[in-house]
Amino acid sequence: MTPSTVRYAMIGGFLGAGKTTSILRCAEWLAARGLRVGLVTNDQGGALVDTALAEAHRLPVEEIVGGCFCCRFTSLVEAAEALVGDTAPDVLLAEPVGSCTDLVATVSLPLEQLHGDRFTVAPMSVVVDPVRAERVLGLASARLSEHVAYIYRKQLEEAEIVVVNKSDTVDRGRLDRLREAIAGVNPTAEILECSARLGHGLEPWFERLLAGRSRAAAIAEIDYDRYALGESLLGWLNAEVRIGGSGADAAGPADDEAAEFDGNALLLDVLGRIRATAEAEGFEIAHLKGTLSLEGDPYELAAANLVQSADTAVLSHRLAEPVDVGRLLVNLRAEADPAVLERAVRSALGGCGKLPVEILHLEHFRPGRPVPTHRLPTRV
Ligand SMILES: Nc1nc2c(ncn2[C@@H]2O[C@H](COP(=O)(O)OP(=O)(O)OP(=O)(O)O)[C@@H](O)[C@H]2O)c(=O)[nH]1
Ligand SMILES: [Mg+2]
Repeated sequence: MTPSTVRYAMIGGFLGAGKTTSILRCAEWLAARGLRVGLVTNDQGGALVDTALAEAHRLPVEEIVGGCFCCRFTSLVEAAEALVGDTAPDVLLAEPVGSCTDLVATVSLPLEQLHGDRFTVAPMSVVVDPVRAERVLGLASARLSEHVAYIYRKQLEEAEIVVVNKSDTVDRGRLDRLREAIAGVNPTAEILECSARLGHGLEPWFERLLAGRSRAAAIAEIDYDRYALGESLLGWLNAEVRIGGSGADAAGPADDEAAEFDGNALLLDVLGRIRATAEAEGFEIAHLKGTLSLEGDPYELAAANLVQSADTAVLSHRLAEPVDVGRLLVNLRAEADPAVLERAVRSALGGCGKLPVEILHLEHFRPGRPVPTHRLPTRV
């Protein structure tokens, strides 16, 4: 890296693999070395849990909403430049949408070739959840459709570093079989193992991001019809909700007269009710994540996730105090009709008892066909 360039590290991988958890760990690791970091989050919609988490960690963050990095390349460059202008980061950690692939040809190589005077592209990482990977790679029975699995395999194909995360959830034998299956898809990738949640095994990966330079080759063959079909099978829902206080319509009592509630429990209840609908209606959740922050205070929040319909939601961040008025974000990605997701979320919010619930934003859709701004499949 020349002194005038900023390192751009893209941490890809399927929905729920642990990208954000890893990025937050990496930001901590870099800060401990006296390096400044900027984050770029990305989603097809707005009201992002990942951005809320970055803000709660007091990290400079820019979000690209309304499309993936490849389709909003210009916005990505602008966001990166805004971070550089505001906080002069040494490293930018960018998290693409978990259903996105072909990022080397559409982001890394264009960044290198069109903006190489300002950015040095670090090796392309793809994070995997071992349980999901076993299912996609035929080591366990599939839960997501073959078209969604196509995207997953393409993500693995373009990785320079495959990071098998959540090593705390599977034993050595399963990890070894998985390594073999991943090498079958991508024989040249370096395969690392870690637990981002526990903070184990991360250092070799982070060292590579800091020192290495991308040599990634673009995916040799990709069928955009199949890629688009895979993405379109996923339903997407993002919601932002105000909970507690005097409610949207109430003219009377001020917020300070409203009952306080346990924000950690409320978040788990809402996600639990959405999950119960998924089980009852037989659709597979790819990732359900939520945060509940104190209104007006983005630094205090509860966060919880689950990455398959059979799981129960687990808190990764807890609120220390009861809540007067909370701002709830729900991001749900599942292989289901978005209208079904909307009903599931509205019904889950309806179960908040007497607490006033005001939906500030709710969008549900199927991701549109990816139309990259650039596709530069070869390195010059
Ligand atoms: N057991 C375990 N869970 C983990 C680990 N890393 C992440 N998780 C959990 O996996 C879930 C998803 O983590 P995220 O970091 O939000 O995943 P993501 O890849 O950013 O998800 P999307 O942004 O939706 O694509 C959360 O519940 C995390 O707490 C890990 O090392 N071990
Ligand atoms: Mg994330």
